[in-house]
Amino acid sequence: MWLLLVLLLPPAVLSAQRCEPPPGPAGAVRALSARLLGLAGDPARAPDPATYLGLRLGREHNLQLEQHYLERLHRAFQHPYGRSVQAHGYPEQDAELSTGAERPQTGRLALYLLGLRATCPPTKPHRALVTWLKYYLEEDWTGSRRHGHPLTNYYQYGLGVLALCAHHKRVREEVIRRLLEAQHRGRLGHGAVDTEAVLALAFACLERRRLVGARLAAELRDTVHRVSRSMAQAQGPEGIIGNIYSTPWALQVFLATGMCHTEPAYSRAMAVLLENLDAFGTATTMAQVLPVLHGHSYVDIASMHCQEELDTLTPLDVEPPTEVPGNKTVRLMVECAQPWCSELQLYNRRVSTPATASLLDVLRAATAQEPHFTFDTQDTPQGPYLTQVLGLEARQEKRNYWQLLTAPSTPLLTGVADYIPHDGETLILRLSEW
Ligand code: B12
Repeated sequence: MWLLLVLLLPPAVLSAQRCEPPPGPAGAVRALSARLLGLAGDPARAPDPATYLGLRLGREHNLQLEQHYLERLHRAFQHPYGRSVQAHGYPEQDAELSTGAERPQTGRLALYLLGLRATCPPTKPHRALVTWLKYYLEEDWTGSRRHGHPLTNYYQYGLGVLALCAHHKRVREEVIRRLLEAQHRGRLGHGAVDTEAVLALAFACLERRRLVGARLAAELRDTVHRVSRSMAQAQGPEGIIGNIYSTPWALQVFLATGMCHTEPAYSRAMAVLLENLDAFGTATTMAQVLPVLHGHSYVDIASMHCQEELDTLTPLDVEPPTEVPGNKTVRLMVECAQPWCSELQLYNRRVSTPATASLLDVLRAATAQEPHFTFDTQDTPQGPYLTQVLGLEARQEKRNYWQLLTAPSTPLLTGVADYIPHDGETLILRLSEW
C-alpha cells in the first residue's frame, strides 16, 4: 500500500524527501566549517553573502559570530540598496551605485537575499531590495537580448531567479523561458556545470513552490531531471563532475531532485569531495562545498525552518603554508589570442622565486626582474582576479579575460594567489574570450 502511494506521488513531492548527509570524516567537515568561521571573523575581509550561506547551511553554528557577520552584510548592502523606489517602479539611482556598478550586480544581491532567507527567524527583505534585484534581472535581460547572453552571466541570472523564488516572489514567464532556452542550447561556457546546476536549482525551486503554471512546471521538472541525469553521465572515473569545484554544484542538483537516494553517482561524487577537502582552501570554495557536505542544496533555503540550532562551533585559523627552503624557476609566457593582436606571443621569460611562491608571487618577481613587465589584480570574494598584463586590460563588456594555463594548454583550476607552480613549469597568461 505504502509502495503504491509512493509510486503515485508526483515527483515534486517525492523529491522533497531529505537526503541524509553522507557518513564520512565528520571531524574534517566540522574543521572546514570552523575554518570558514575563522575567515568570516577576519575584519580585513569584505563580508560575502556566499560565506554566510556556507555557515547557515551547516549543522553546527556559532550564533554570535554569525549574527555579527550578518550585521556586517547588512551594512554593506542596506546602504547602497536601501533607497526609495521611484514612481515608474525602478529604484532611484544612488550615486554610489551608478559610479561603481555600470553593470548589474545580480549575483551579489541574489546571494544577499538568499542569506536573508537563511537567517533564524527568516528576515523579510525590504521591498526596495527585491525591486533592485528585479531591476538587475531586467538589465541583464536587456543585455541578453542585445548580446545573446546576460550582461553578468547565466550563473548570476540563475541565482537571481532562485533568490526571488526563495522569498516566494514571482518572476515573469519570459525570464524563466530565457533560462530554459539557455539550458537547452547548453553553451554555458566556463563553469558550465556550476551554471547548469544553479539554473536547475532555480527551476526546482519555482516548480516546488508552485510559482508557475502547470505546463511550465512540467517543463521545469523535466529539465531538472534531464540535467541531473546528464550530470551523472558526465561523471569521470574518480567521481568528479566537471572539476573538483563544480562537483559540489552537481551534488546540490542530486540533493534537490532526490536523486541522492538512488543515484550511485551521488555517493561517488561525495566520496571524491571527502577525499579532497584540502582543495577547498579559500572562503568561497569552502562556502560552496559545505552545504552539500551537510546534505543541503540552495533550494532548501526556501523552506528553512527556524529550529533549535547547535551553538557549538568555534573558529579555527587557516594554517599558513609550510615554508620549503630553496628556489624554483618557472617560465612565464604572455599571449594575446584576440584577432586585433599583432602577435600571439608578447612575453617569454624565465623567473626565479622561492620554492613556495604562488603564481602571484611569480608575477611580482617578474616585475622586480623587469620593470616593463606590469600586471594588475582586482580583489574579489574568490581572491585576486588578474585584470591587466603588459598594459592590456581584460574587459568585461568585451567578454575577454586573462586566462591562466599551464603548458601546453591546461587551464588552471585556481586563481593567481592559490596556484603554486612547480620548478620548471611553464605558465601562460592568455587574453582570451569567454
Ligand atoms: C562566470 C565565471 C567566470 C567569468 C567571470 C567574468 C564574468 N563577468 O562573469 C570568467 C570566464 C572571466 C572566469 C574566469 C576565471 N575563472 Co571563473 N567562474 C565563473 C563562475 C561560473 C561564476 C562566477 C560568478 O559570477 N559568481 C557570482 C558572483 C556574485 O560572485 P563573485 O565572487 O563576485 O564573482 C566574480 C569573481 O568571482 C570573478 N571570478 C570568476 N571566476 C574567478 C576565478 C578566480 C580564481 C577569481 C579570483 C575570481 C573569479 O568574476 C565573477 C564575476 O564578476 C564561477 C562558478 C562558481 N562555482 O563560483 C567560476 C569559478 C569561480 N571560476 C574558476 C576559475 C578557476 C577561473 C579562472 C582561474 C580560470 C582560468 N584558468 O583562467 C579564471 C580567472 C583568471 C583570472 N583572470 O584571475 C573556478 C574557481 C575555483 C577556485 N579554486 O577558486 C570556478 C569556481 C569554476 C570552477 N568550478 O572551476 N570565471
